[in-house]
Amino acid sequence: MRRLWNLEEFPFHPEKLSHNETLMTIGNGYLATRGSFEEGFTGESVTTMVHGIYDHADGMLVPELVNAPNWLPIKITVDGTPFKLINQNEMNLTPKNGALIGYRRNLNLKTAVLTRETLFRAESGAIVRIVFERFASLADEHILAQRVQIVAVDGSPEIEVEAYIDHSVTNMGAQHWGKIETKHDQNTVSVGATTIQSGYRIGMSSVLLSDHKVEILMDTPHKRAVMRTHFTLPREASTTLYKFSSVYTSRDIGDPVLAAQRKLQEAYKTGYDALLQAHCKEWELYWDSSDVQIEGDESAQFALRFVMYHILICAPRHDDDVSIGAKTLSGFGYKGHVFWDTELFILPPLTLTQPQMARNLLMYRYKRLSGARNKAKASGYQGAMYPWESTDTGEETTPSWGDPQQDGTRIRIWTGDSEQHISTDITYGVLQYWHWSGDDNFLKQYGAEIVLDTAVFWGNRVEDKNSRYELSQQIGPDEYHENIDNSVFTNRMVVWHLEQAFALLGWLKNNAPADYQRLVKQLDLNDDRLAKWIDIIQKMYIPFDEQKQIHIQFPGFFEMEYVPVPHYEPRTASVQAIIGHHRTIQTQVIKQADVVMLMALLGDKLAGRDVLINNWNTYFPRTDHGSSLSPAIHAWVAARLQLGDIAAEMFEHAAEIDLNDNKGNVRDGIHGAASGGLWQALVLGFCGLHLDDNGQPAVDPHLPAHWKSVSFTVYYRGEKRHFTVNNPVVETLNA
Ligand code: IFM
Repeated sequence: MRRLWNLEEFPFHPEKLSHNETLMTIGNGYLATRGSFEEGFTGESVTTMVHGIYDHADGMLVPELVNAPNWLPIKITVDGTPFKLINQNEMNLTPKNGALIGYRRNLNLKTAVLTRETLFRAESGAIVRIVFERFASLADEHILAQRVQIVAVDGSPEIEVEAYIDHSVTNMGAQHWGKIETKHDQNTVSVGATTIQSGYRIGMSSVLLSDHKVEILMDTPHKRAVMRTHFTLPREASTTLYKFSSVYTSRDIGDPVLAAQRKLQEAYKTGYDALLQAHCKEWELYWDSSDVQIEGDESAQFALRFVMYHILICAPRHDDDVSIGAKTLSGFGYKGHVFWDTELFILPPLTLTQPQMARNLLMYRYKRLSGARNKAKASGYQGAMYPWESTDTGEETTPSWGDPQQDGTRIRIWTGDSEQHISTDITYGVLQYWHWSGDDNFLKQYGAEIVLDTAVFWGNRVEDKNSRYELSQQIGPDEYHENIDNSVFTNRMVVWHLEQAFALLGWLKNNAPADYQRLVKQLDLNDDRLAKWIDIIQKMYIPFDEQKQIHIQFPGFFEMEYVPVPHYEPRTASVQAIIGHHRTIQTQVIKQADVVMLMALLGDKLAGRDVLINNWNTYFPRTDHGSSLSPAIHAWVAARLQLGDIAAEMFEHAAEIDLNDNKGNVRDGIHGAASGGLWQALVLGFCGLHLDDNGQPAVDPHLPAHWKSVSFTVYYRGEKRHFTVNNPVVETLNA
């Protein structure tokens, strides 16, 4: 059940365990923890990911974000019956296990506090209400807090509570922690661990606070120290326990265990209520800039808050050396790797509502220019060519082979070789940030180097043939068609990139001559190179059908088998899954917005309305939406083309990707790009936010017919601008 700020689970849905575990992730931009249970549950995927902690395990093809020790465990027994969630069926068969007689869980998106209320009957017949609450402090990102209230509803039960840090964690079996040390003093327990290959260290400390004495015992088989308390709870009496935990890594400080121990002292001296208050205050500030209000559509309203919540909990606040992976920090999907998803999908809502965090994400790319230069050099090119998948090192980390299929064979993955448009996507993110933030210092010191050295790469990469410039062996956004020549998306975006590089050089020359000179020298932007850029801008091959007045996704595309995608509706699987991979790649079925993505990014700079409509009519019916990145982009473009119904339908589709698990893989993590895409479909698509010819923010709304209004705030050059867009259609209808 959803209310405007609350994601609720009522009653317990064991069949949606992994789905809800992902949706109910909490985080603070430093780390995130999935919505697993304090007492554990079979089949859970208990995960805490801390930004930047990658490791390459033995026998694995690529590095991945590492699952940190689990800070959640709080195990309660009631008159000797362990408290746990029990399936209804199991309950009657095994009364000795106790019975769960009430359950409600709520993630408050406004405060990022996860609460679970349960009613539990022990074998003795005693009934207790147990309320769990947790948050990852936004006011101090190293503090994690849990509160447990226990009320004796019936009977006077003996209660025992045990809490600890579980360091026996893996990434679905892959072991990343090598040297593990546990420590304890009279009150606290600590874990120190080092990743096997990369050598990152983590320090985690916890304390359990109770009105009753807490002792520390050694659990020798599990090699861990456990904090335990026990007491009798008189009928109708209640008690509250607190568990505080603290986390540091060697990315933050030399001795993470010591730092965690010290921070823990600070946390429990401050106390739960004050920590919670400070945390909520920070969230209030977040929403003050990042909330969007939609009048007239509660589902859309909730979906927008949900996606923004998930972007905010993983967006680094104080760290400019990490970025956001495709599945945020909420699951193992794509191993925490950073794709174009970040700059073209997740970044824009941050650029416009939390510019400092957008800057952090772009700095991550700046600091990895050497990885991009290595990749270009290794492929025989000049300049900087960003990896398709990136981790801490900035080197290419796309696996060359997929996981084994049923018959044991593996499919070759070409994206790391051929999906080269990412260098331009990053440039798009840099320039969008600059235009909106007016952060000239960032541009001069960092951003310009990204834009220009990736331009150097393209200037060198293009092939001079057939009296024009071409690009062979590419993968555009439509990944069903691999290693094709002259992807219109890539070729056209390269032209855009080189045009922008020129404009930037002009700006630098006038506004930052020293930086201009430095970059010209450093990147060897000599006259010959610049003359070639002009030539490329003029002579790049942009596949276009003059007769039909459409862009051609790539030459040869229309010679392949036509499969009428709409005929497969209604469907829950992708057309690729229905007709098979081998057939799909020989047809005109498109995985995701490709030419339509180009239309989203360039708008009317790509072509006049007639061509844009022709493109839409050609490509929309061929698109599978086999990637979660697709529906939101279609909603955005359809809104700009004033195709109201289809825009609303695509928006709804995008909004449900995680909430309804309509791709069936939410257990692997939140779809970060679909989240950012939804925000863009609303603000850039329906509301038409743009910078006008004078460089000022302006709107051009085309809202779905049943919406009354949309209000949002964006930052423009350091100032907040608030927009309320009313729907003229509704006004007319109501008149
Ligand atoms: O980057 C995307 C790609 O466009 C489609 N496949 C999944 C990747 C990660 O989300």
